[in-house]
Amino acid sequence: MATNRTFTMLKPDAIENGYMGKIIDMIIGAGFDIKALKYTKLSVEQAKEFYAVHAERPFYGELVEYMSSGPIVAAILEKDNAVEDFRKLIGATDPAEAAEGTIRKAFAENKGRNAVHGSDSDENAEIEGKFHFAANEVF
Ligand code: DAT
Ligand code: MG
Repeated sequence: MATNRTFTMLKPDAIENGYMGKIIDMIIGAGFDIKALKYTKLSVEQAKEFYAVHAERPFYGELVEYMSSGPIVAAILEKDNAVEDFRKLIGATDPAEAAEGTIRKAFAENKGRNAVHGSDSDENAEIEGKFHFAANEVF
């Protein structure tokens, strides 16, 4: 069953580079409603758990270290066709391959420091949202 919510994180590079406001503005401008929002930091353990699906990939250690290296913004977003439309808005994993007008094209540094996370399925959007937010933090 398709839902209308997705989950995002503004990654440490985006925060470090001062793009928090610009990225949130792009997200709202693209028609997403913010249902939950948090400025926080992942512990190494939390980053390991969040990215457990990538545990066997060669970049896993680097990814965990990076994602726990500085503050992030976590958010639950709502829009019709949220997961697919948000993946379109963020663009390809590697900013060198991301389309014009996408968040990663505008703000990402490289394939690892790529500014934003976007859920890849309705199921993962729900799991990832619950990972970061209690029920009384979602509006
Ligand atoms: P996406 O974030 O576009 O869904 P993914 O799920 O394949 O991409 O990978 C998760 C994150 O892992 C990605 O945003 C950045 C990092 N990553 C992926 N491939 C990488 C690589 N080849 N080298 C370094 N980091 C990588
Ligand atoms: Mg992914």
